[in-house]
Amino acid sequence: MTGTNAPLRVAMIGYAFMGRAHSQAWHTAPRFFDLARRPETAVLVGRSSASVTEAAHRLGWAEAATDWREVVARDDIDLVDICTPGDTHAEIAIAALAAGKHVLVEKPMANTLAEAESMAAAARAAAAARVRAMVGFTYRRVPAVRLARELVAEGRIGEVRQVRAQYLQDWLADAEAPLSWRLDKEKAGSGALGDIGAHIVDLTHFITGETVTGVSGTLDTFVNERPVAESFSGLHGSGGTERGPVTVDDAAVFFGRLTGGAPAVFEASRVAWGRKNAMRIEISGSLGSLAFDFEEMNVLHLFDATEESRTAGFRRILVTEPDHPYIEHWWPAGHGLGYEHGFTHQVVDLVTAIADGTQPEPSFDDGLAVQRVLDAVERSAANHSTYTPLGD
Ligand code: SOE
Repeated sequence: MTGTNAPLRVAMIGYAFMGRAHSQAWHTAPRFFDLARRPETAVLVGRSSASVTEAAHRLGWAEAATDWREVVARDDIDLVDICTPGDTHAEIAIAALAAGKHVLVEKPMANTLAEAESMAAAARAAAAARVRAMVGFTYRRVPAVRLARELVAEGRIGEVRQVRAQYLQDWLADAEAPLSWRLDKEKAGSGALGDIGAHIVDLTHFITGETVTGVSGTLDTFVNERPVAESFSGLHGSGGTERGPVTVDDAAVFFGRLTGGAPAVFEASRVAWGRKNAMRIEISGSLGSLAFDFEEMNVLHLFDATEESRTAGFRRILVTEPDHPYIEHWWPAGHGLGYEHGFTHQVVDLVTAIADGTQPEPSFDDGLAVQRVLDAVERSAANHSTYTPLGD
């Protein structure tokens, strides 16, 4: 359905951890923000009829369906939200764009560079008909992250000299943590590299406005076999006695060089005991530094080297003021936001771009830029960490 104020009817495919996060966002966004088009949570799609029907009821979707191809072709669907494992992203996204549906796809955009290239080409072709495609790098929508980007663009830390970015989790640190699709290369493409390393590459691109041009990296798997899961919820599950192989990396460590010449050091790990969702970035510039840690997501640290040295120091900015990005729609200063708000802001920005007829970001070309880095890290790691320029 088209027309400036027409509702935006959404079909979402997949309803596990990310599907739950997206569901709440589709419901919450129009309640807290004025959206030019009101999202309608029309159809939830999954493989098992009984499970998807129960999930649709629980998560607030009007209908449940089991055949995504049928749903994507329906005239009464405007947008397809893809929350499935990476091995299906390309096929669904390309089919949806060809059917004239806007697409939101979870990160990483694809499992391979070739898939990501096809998706980006499909998105470029669809844009001519004002059909929009966006990748779900939600951390771009954390107010403190957005503030960091603004400060870099304003020149507050001068020229970017060095970036150090980490994404540390520990849900696989226990060798008995069971297998899931996220540990299967066929389904997930890679492990920590694509799952969370993708976020810090995108974050670096977003905050600095530059991109990685080449990398040298290593990938390590510390636990090669794990129990097969008997039950699962979110990232955690329990396994039985049967065991199966882990086919992805537990940790990815890589060095990259940005377009402006700055070196950037990246570390992604799902086995870093004690770190739950420590997505951190620190940028050292010629006039100061910025530091962010998602475990304290309402805070941005700024060191301004132009201040007199006797009193200079990292300033802890509580990013909860009404003039901070997104905040005026939420709570009074100091009341803070959480993980789910990034997803809500993602819906707001996507719906606004669709209604305005503009390209939402991160575009599939932005997703492709990240995918090129992931691909180069894999090639470098396979080649004894040789410095590897990105593929075209
Ligand atoms: C698991 O590592 C995970 O759920 C990622 O897949 C998400 O992108 C991240 O937001 C939280 O952690």
